Parts: sequence; C-alpha cells; structure tokens
Amino acid sequence: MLIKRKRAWDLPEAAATDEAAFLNRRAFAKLFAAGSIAAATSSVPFAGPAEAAEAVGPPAGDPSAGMYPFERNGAYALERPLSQERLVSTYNNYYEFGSSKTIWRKAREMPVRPWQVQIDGMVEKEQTVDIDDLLNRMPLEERLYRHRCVEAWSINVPWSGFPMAALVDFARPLSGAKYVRMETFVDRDVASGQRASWYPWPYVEGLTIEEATNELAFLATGMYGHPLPQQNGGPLRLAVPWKYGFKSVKGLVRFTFTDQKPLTFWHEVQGSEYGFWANVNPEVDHPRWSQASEKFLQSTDDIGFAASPKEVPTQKFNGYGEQVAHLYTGLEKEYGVKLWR
Ligand SMILES: Nc1nc2c(c(=O)[nH]1)N[C@H]1C(S)=C(S)[C@@H](COP(=O)(O)O)O[C@H]1N2
Ligand SMILES: [Mo]
Repeated sequence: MLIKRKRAWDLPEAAATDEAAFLNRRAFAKLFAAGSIAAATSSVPFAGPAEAAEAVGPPAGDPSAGMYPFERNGAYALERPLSQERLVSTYNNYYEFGSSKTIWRKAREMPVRPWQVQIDGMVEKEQTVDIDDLLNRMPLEERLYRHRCVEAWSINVPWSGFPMAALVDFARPLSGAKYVRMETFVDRDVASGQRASWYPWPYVEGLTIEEATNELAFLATGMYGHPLPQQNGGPLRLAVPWKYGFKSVKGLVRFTFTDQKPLTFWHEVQGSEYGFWANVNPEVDHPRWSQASEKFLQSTDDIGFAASPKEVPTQKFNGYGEQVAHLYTGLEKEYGVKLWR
C-alpha cells in the first residue's frame, strides 16, 4: 500500500488546528499516521487547463470591470516571476467555504453585489459605504506583492486596489483609536464553512493604526488586471505582505476603529500558534514546523505530492523590512520575540 505522507507546507491549517484542537488527539494521530488525511487531501483535484476558464477571471456581472486595469505602481518589484493566475485562482485558503484548498467553485457562487462596507467605532462619524462608491473615491493602483502563508508556501500576485491609508483617511478616526478591526461577511447559505459552529465566525483580523497606515498595507479589489474573484476575497480583501497570509483577511464588510487589541479569528482558534502580530520571521518556527524556508509556487505544476516546487529561504518581514521594521523596534524590547508569531 502506498502511504502518502503530507509535508508541512501542504498541511492545511484545518489539519493543523481544528483537528488538533477539537478531535481527540490520539485519534487524530492515528488517522494521520494511517495516511487517511493525506490521502483524502491529495485526491482533491486541482483545476486542470479545461477548468481554468471557469476558475479564472472576474466575478460574473461585476459592474467595476470597466475600471481595470489600474496603473502599476513600479515601487514594488519582485525578484521572482509572478505566479500563474490559474494557480492563484484555484489554490486558496478560505475557511468560510471549507478547509480544503479547492474552494473556488463554491466561492464563485457568492454574489459580489450589492456589497456594503461599514465603518464604525472610534470615528468622527460612523458610515456605510457602497463598494462602488469606495472604488470611485480611492486612489487606485496595481502592485506586485509577495504572499507568504504560515504553512510555508508562497506566491507572487499582482493586486489592484488602494492603500489602506486612504481608507483610514476617509474614515476619520478619533485620536484615541489604536487599532483597526476588520470583519469578513457572514452568510451561512452561501458560505457552507460558516455552518461549522466550532469556528468563531465571523473571521476577524486586526492591525494597529500605524500598521494600517504604513505604505505597504493595501486593500485589494482586483488581481491580474480585473476585479477580484470571490475565492481570493473579492470584492474587497486586505494584502499585508510582511505578515503571514492569514492576516490578509478576505470578503471585508466592516472596519471598526478601536482602542482595544482585536481578538483575531486564528488567535481565538489556536492562540499558541497564530498570534496578533504574525510578522514573517524565518527565525521563529511554528510550533510544528520550521519557517526558515518556503515553497515558491509558480504554477499549478508546483502543487501536489509528485511535484518539487522551488524551496527558497524565507526573508524577515517577507523581504519588506525596509518599509516596516521600524514599526516593531519598541515592541521587540517590550514583549520579546515570542509575540511576533
Ligand atoms: N475571511 C478569510 N480570510 C482569509 C482566510 C480565510 O480562511 N478566511 N485565509 C487566509 C489565509 S491562511 C491565506 S494564506 C490567504 C490566502 O489568500 P489567497 O487564497 O488569495 O491566496 O487568505 C487569508 N484570508
Ligand atoms: Mo495562510
């Protein structure tokens, strides 16, 4: 019998967290040793070329399609090529639609209009803004960013959108606000993963105001020169490339300005492994695997057990230290390296 063993980088956070946290540990260990989880996951079909047309491209009937492409901001260059769009569109983490990587088909059934974004908490005036109004008000551009998942795989993506600093400006936060709490939509009918009651829905993430207004913090409305497909977080998602991927929250409907550090989704699920800061740091291992290197995924050929994608060293702050390292110098002294996870 062929026993397929999962590699750490292939281990979905599902296997890493919900089984570990919610199933009997010995039962889980047995199941894992027997290869059932690996077998179940490895048999999931990734989209072949024939399916690509269905998986790739903007959501159906997106009224903003005519605004794309946005002008590329040349300040963000990459040392490796962009990842293939078909890969980025069909290899996803989006627990609202299930814990496997192949949720794209389900996600694409989600309507992206009407889509309202609530801005509340410690702001001059609470407001709800329509996504299309927001698109008309924001300074739109394209940026090429690295994306480094905590599972130790990475991709290079051309995002379209606007700097989060522009949204913070628009929100007019009060001087006492210290954090921005971000919330994903809830719709149990469309997002079947949200029927899993052991997760603390909605998905919540957070940044300090200094992080949110750093030049790198980006709100993406598109990728590859067109509106963002649902599986990648359309119509609105965060892209914070110096942090592990789970910080880049998808399907955003709410920004709350607050003086309280937000309790984030993954921190609530598995606090010892997924912290608030989550800055990419090759020197701080995940409790169950090394973060020293990553598998760079360029195309769908790099996925699966047979393939051997490029192993590259992970860089501190995912290579963005020049822009963000200064945000953490005080914290490092205050809390030590542990809270960096
Ligand atoms: N709402 C929500 N946002 C999310 C997630 C999620 O499960 N739900 N997964 C995160 C993780 S772990 C990663 S790696 C990225 C994946 O983004 P991509 O599918 O566009 O590559 O989305 C992040 N944002
Ligand atoms: Mo991730």
